Amino acid sequence: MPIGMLGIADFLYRNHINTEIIHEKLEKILNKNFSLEKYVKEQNVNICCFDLNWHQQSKNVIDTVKRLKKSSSNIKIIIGGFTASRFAKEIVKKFKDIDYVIKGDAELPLLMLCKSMLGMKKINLNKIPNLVYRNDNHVIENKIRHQAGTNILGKISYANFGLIKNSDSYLRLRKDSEDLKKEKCIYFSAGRGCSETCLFCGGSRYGQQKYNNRPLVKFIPVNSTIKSLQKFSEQGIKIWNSCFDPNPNLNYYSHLFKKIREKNIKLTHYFDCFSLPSEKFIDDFKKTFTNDSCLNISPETGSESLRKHIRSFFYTNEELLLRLGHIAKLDIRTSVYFSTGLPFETKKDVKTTINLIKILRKRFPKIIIYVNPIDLEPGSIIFDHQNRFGIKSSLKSFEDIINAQKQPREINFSTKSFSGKTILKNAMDMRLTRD
Ligand code: B12
Ligand code: SF4
Repeated sequence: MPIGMLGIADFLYRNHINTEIIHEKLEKILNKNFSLEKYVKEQNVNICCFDLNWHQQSKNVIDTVKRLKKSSSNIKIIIGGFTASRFAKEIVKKFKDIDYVIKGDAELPLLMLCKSMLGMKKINLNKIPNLVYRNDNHVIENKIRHQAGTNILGKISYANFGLIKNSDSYLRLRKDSEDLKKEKCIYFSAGRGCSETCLFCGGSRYGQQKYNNRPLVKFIPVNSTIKSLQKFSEQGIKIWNSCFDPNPNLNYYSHLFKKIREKNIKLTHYFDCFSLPSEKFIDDFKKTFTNDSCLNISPETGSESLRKHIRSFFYTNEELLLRLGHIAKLDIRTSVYFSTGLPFETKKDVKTTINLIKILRKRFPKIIIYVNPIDLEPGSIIFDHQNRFGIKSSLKSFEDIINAQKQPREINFSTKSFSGKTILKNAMDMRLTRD
């Protein structure tokens, strides 16, 4: 689930709203007869919130909400997250089982809405920021005035695992594994937003500004991040993943890493780099985290001109190789990520990517290389301006996404077992779906 859910739940809990997070799939792994409908009835739930963050969830969320409304017609349904924010108006208009959508940051608007619905405080719906709702048959879209500032970010806890049903198992669950004996791990980023705009990204500065009204990135104060990390460690979490690196020149991480060392917090850290990490960052990373830790770097393509065109935080192949050399000298685990089907990508670019991968394989045999298809992400510049980028897709609206998910198209991509032929074929496959 999006980590923001845990922050929101903690915020509600601190404000006296009885809250529980349920991961339906996990419940079904633990008990194949688990029924969300039954559970909600037994617990006398008044309000059910669903995250609709990743567009891949769309059909599943809509179907689950429908099931739930059928069995408990009085329950109120609220949804939020990236995809819900992007299509808020359409969702409220077309999907009558959904009562409310909250766009962008949800802490304060959700608290106000819950208080109003539970009769704890009289609040007019038109006074709740970020809220989209129906009034008779009209869709009302309130302004996105709420954005979590340092005061909220500094206070909410991402370690209040007691709020997650079967949290011990949840923390062992992985995106691609149901093995509940794995080491406990957490995704937690030290802030929100991005300072730059990659054409294909739904969470870029462009998308954040347009759909979440977030013109700037927000860091969680170092001391609050430290408190969360300490609590993770105390609760037996050994692996910390993060994906927030918007201003590589700021010394936030050098300050944070220093504090982690001072407090002697022992963690394995997987850090997703937005840019090419500096030598100082790499040295600090090595000193701070366990030897299993890993730096993930995403040049996306071997073609420098294409990289410059579509991706922010530009670096050359020469710079990439030099920095990987430094990382290899310190024996830090590294993954390098490429994508296929990038906007403007030509066969020549694909060949350049294959060449770069060959060089990487030869010089740095320990590096793990991934090649993934790029998706058309709602909220990205290329999604919103498909004509401008020569993209012909059937995905324009939320309904289109739901329909596409009714007949999923299987594309098998080879990642770890990379072969030149596979990448070429896959790149062409993606082009066929988009062009
Ligand atoms: C960190 C991150 C991840 C982490 C997520 C860790 C986690 N558990 O949260 C990892 C690396 C696992 C990840 C994976 C994926 N990601 Co990602 N990720 C990001 C990133 C970089 C930052 C998100 C973040 O941490 N935000 C800060 C936290 C606090 O916010 P949050 O969790 O979203 O919660 C806030 C709101 O969304 C909202 N909210 C969330 N849930 C709910 C629920 C309710 C009821 C309400 C009211 C509100 C609400 O309120 C919260 C704050 O108040 C963004 C890009 C960006 N720069 O923002 C992409 C992004 C969100 N990811 C994206 C995608 C597509 C994916 C993947 C599907 C990629 C893939 N093909 O596998 C997977 C899906 C993972 C899964 N569960 O299967 C897209 C989503 C686009 C879209 N509209 O669908 C983004 C925008 C990047 C992109 N490529 O365009 N991702
Ligand atoms: S650096 Fe990462 S988060 Fe920022 S726009 Fe690019 S892909 Fe998105």
